[in-house]
Amino acid sequence: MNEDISPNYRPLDVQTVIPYTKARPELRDLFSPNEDLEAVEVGDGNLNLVFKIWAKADPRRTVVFKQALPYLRLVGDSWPLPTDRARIEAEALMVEYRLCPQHTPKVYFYDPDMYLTAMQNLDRHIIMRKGLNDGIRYPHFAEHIGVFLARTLGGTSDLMLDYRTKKMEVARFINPELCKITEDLIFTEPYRYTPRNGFHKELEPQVLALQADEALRVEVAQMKEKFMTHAQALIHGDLHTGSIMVNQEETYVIDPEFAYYGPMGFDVGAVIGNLFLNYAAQEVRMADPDQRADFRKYLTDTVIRLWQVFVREFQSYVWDHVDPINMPKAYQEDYMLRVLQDSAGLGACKMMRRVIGLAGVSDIRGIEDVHQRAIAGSLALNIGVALIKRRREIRTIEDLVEIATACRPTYPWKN
Ligand code: SR1
Ligand code: MG
Repeated sequence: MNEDISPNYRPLDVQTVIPYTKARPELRDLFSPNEDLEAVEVGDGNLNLVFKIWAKADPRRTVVFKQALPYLRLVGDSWPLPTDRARIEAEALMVEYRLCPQHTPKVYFYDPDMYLTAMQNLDRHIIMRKGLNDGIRYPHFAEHIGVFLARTLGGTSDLMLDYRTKKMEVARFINPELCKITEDLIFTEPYRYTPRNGFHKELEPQVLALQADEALRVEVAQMKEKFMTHAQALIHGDLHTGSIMVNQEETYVIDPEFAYYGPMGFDVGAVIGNLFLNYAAQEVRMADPDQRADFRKYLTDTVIRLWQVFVREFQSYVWDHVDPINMPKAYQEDYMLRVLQDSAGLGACKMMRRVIGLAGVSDIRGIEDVHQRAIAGSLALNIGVALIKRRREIRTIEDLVEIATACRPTYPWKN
């Protein structure tokens, strides 16, 4: 990585963010120069600083700043990261907002010297992963995310863009260093020894068996090749349930700093894979079997519904506008089937990395008791392995759900 940091760049803190806010002309309508503002730093992700700023006299007048650090927050300055990801994120948000404003936070401005994006504060919403861990259901989520996926993926693909614009967009969103993080953390490291892996020792026998499974490594290598070579659409690139903010009425997709031109199934699979990670975690999180079965039914119904909405929306938004001579119905159906099978394989990789690799998810790593955590992790791995190995059998979303729900945890080990 070789990057010149802007000479005007300085990471903000809760004090310096206030004068910075007051100096921004784009926010003059929101805050008057002499009023008292308050700020808090809320970044709990792996990479950035995130500030919420509001008017003391009226907290409804508020903004969020996301500022890139030149290194990985999760690890420290020994792991440098390109600040250009902040531009990618701001520009991806603007594309997503144009295509699907109802599920994208509005960007107020991007500051290229500070690698900072000012955007709508989603202060009535919570991170979906937290809600699911608490057993909260989101009745409109499947509809919302299905629409978001169809519009942002369909609308940035060759199916909708002219030949030149598509290539210019691929160039604008070239994001090599963040793609390399994904290539390493999702497709490489979980399948070999590295000190960065984060599974705990109770899971070691299953992880070692999985790493020894050459047939599995062949499937993963095929998925990695797809991630690295299939410039199908502008994908979010990190669309896990920690990148989704929800309440009972609304859904917003945040954080597209990993955006680049990649396979649609990487985004669809991220959502599905993360719903199944929560499904696996409920094995121990929800003690009451009826309550657990009911919540899991909600999760699998959500997977089925989001795919149905994706297909419906893709039809009206994309296929109804293409040339049927060059893209006949059978091609369209085959295209959707390939996206479904990619979603199974890529979503499976996203599940397995969250159990084995660096940067786990709270659904599973947040389970305090190690034996319970091993049960949930074991189930998540078995679902991942089944989905990637059997993805070619999948013809419908119901097939995908059936493969996943037939899995059981292998832990505790029986000799
Ligand atoms: C090293 S960054 C770790 C992870 O955080 C992000 O959310 C991505 O998922 C990345 O892989
Ligand atoms: Mg993120």
